Amino acid sequence: MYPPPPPPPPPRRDFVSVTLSAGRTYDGSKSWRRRSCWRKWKQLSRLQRNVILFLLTFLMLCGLLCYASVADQWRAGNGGSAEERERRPVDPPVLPAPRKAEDLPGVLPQKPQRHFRRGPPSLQIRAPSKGSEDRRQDDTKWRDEAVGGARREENTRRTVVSWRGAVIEPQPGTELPTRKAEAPPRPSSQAPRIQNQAALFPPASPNERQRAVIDAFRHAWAGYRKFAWGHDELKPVSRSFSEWFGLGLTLIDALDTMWILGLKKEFEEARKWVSKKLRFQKDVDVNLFESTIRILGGLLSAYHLSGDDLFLKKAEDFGNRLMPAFRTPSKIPYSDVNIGTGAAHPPRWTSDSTVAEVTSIQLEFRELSRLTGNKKFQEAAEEVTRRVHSLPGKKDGLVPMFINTHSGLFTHMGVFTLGARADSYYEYLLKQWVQGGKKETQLLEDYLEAIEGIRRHLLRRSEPGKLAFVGELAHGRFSAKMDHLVCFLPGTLALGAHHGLPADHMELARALMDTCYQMNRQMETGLSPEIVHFNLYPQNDRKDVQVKPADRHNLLRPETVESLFYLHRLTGDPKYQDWGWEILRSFNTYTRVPSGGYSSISNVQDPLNPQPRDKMESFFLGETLKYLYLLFSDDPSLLSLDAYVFNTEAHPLPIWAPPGGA
Ligand code: DMJ
Repeated sequence: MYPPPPPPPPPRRDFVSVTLSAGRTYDGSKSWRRRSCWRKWKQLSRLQRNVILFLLTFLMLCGLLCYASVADQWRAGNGGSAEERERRPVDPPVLPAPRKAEDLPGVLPQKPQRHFRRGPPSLQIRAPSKGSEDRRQDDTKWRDEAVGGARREENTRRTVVSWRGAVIEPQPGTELPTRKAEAPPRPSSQAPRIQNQAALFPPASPNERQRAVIDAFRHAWAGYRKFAWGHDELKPVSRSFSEWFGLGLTLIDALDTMWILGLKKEFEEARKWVSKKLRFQKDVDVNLFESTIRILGGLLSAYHLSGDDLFLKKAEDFGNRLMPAFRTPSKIPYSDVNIGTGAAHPPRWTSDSTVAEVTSIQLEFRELSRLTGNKKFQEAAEEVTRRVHSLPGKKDGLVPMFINTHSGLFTHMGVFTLGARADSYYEYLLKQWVQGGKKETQLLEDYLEAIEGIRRHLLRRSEPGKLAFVGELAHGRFSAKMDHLVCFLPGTLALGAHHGLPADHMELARALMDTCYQMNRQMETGLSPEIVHFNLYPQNDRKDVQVKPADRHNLLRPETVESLFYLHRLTGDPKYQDWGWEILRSFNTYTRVPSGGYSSISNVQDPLNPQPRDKMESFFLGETLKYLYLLFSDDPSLLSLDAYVFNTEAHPLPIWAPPGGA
């Protein structure tokens, strides 16, 4: 038997799929789908196939382009390439490394700072964050703005700081970059000058307490020199600095203190910086008042003490650059002026200026005119005094806190305080009268009337200790609130009594001095808070001095020790020196930063954690330490109060016609 013949080979087919599919059902396999697609593809016309190929190519190109762009973005968001990531530090430091400005490559200390603009003293009035809900109900709006300003202080937007903390931005159109500041006139060769003042300050050997002040100054200066040289303020905790005007504020404010303390080496180094680095031709807004009392006052005083013309030239240059502030419809100056462009403007939200600001620049402007022979400084400043003198809206010599630069009238009427925004108005009435040789009776009358107004409307006694204090009046309602700033008043009253004003001014000075001392003494750290409230009610068992959580900070302010200096100098009572010594020890215990400098603190009632705020205000060197040094001196001829008058930043200026003189 033969086996059956094999079946004939299948005919050769072009389309395998067709062949294979015959007699087979769809099984969903990939190979089946491929074969089916291929058959359909071959069934398409050439045109159809070309269109499809074109579309596919186009879509692939689009896809490639999209991928490239998304990949770039992803790289950017994730730290870039490995190489780029390697170049960056793993953890960039939160604070700049502490370096002297001059060491920074490409950064000059005098370059205008367009950010990190920092606020003036009260700018620091900010509640410890946990106590913000306890903020005073009777706080005025400006103080809230100050707090807001403080919190924005590290904002990188270009901001300008006005009076005590309110951060503002320049108004569009108020800056005229092409306009030049006035060219300074030549100093008058006729101007009476005090030369070779070094002879007035033989290096008398300081006593033990004075040596402690010198030590404190050296420590503060060491911090500034190391970490903030040429900048406005030291941030001692972070070993860094902050800028306000970008003009070496602390250095200028401290010049005369160094001279008085006998720190000649430090003085010479600072003088060199003024000579080589201090330039005023820069696009920066300064507050008229703050820069007048600190920079103009500091330079004039350094000139008088050292006899060095450099300081007068700088003062004259700076004074010229401030003059555009007086170009207002009312002659009441704007709060801010750009010393590079000459553009002046009020704060953004108002056309008001602060009364204390516009009435506390006269000592400096008058002295600048006397020295240079150019009357324009004195005339501009005295025009303000004249206008304020005749304004309606005062209450027995007490002035409101605001004045409008257009109308020239007081605004926000009916609120009276001896604290922020009004304080130095009263101080400068007396001190101008003294400066001018006690001839300008209008100033004296305004001062005497104001002191009577204080007695009548603002003076009360606390319970149970019967401490005399100066409160505030708002629309007929008395508030038992007193700023530490008011502690300038005992010293001013004592100075007036020394210059022949009624003896009861000295009695009031003594009583208020006791109170200011208690404002320090009753705190756990021995340092006064920024604001206190006095207890008025004998029936409750509260202490005399009350502090609200938002007011517990201390900014190293001078007012208590300033008044202690006057009271000791003019009464000879050593208890005032002892009180000052207590305060210096408290500063050393609670505010001294080991690496250099002193820091303002947030809580004077917590000796275990006073909470350093990382800021050393320029007035700590300009005023606080200077007044402490003078307080501990038993030599009344050291900056005699018959020869000098101190401006509100503690810069001594000569009395024009001392008693007994021509
Ligand atoms: C200083 O700038 C001056 O003393 C000014 O009159 C008030 N504020 C500070 C000090 O507290």
